[in-house]
Amino acid sequence: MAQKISLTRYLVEKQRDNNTIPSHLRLLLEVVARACKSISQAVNKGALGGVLGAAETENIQGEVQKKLDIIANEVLIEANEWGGHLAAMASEEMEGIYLVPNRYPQGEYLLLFDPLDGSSNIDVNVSIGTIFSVLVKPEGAGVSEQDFLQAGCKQVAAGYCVYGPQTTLVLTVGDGVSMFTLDREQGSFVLTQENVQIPADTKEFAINMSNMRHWAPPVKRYVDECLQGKEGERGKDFNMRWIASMVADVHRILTRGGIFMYPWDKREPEKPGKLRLMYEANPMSWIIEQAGGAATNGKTRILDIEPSKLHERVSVILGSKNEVDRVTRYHAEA
Ligand code: AHM
Ligand code: MG
Repeated sequence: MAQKISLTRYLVEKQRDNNTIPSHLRLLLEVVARACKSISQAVNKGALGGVLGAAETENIQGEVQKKLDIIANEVLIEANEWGGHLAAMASEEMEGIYLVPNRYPQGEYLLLFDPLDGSSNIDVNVSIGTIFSVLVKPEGAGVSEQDFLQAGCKQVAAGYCVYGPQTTLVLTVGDGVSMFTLDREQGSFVLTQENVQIPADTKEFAINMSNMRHWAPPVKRYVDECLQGKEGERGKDFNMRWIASMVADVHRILTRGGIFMYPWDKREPEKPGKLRLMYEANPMSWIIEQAGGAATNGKTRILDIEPSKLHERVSVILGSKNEVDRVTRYHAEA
């Protein structure tokens, strides 16, 4: 039987063979994976653990926090603050950045995360996940919010963990995408797929169709053509999925292709989109690109966007390359 490769071994061998992972980054990734294991446990307990339902607080985005949003945020902070690998953290659930307390050594990395993405799915037992992004702290004393405002192409690691029928960790450090499945008996993540590749073409799209009347013309044009099926411009029938968990939708696209869109819409025209650039769009876009796909806001490659604030929002179109290129072309022609 082929030997199982644990996440630890995978990271150690990567560090040893081609030095793609410096030792502190390896530690960071192991700690994040360990935190994801704890979050997975809490998610699994559900009502038995008393973790379902809303907390009595709102986050910086004005969204009501779920108990599990807060628990997952605390798990990630507590796991990461003492190891000496980080200078600071930022999260969807915290207004400002979280500095590593003075009593611990300060490291060179910055960690950003959405502790529990797809919160509306928690109570209904549908897949949710954790998304994370790692940057290097710029040179200089101290650390400030400004240090986090780096374009996505500067990421040194990115990943997500999806809590679904299986708990799967997906990771890139810039040399392809690997997937690890949590072996609950062993308590470790085991490598289950390397060099993940997204097919360039697809017959499956993911968008919240209830917003159709609010979309901009290029997005409407693209989806209209998909809906016309064989008889229309595209000459083929399309299928549709919308899980309302970006993690789960992206995971499906990595597994069998597709296009995911959460575009700008007219509901709140001053907002560029719903999803957050720094800890949702950037890590997911890098993973998608590393698997041969593409990611854009319609006009600009997501990874090239220079952020101006921590909780910046962005329009997101990502997935199979030829489909994303088509939507980009429709934007250019509009
Ligand atoms: P969250 O981070 O508060 O959970 O919100 C992000 C989620 C994404 O996972 C998902 O794609 C989107 O919101 C779903 O939004 P909607 O309910 O408008 O379809
Ligand atoms: Mg989210």
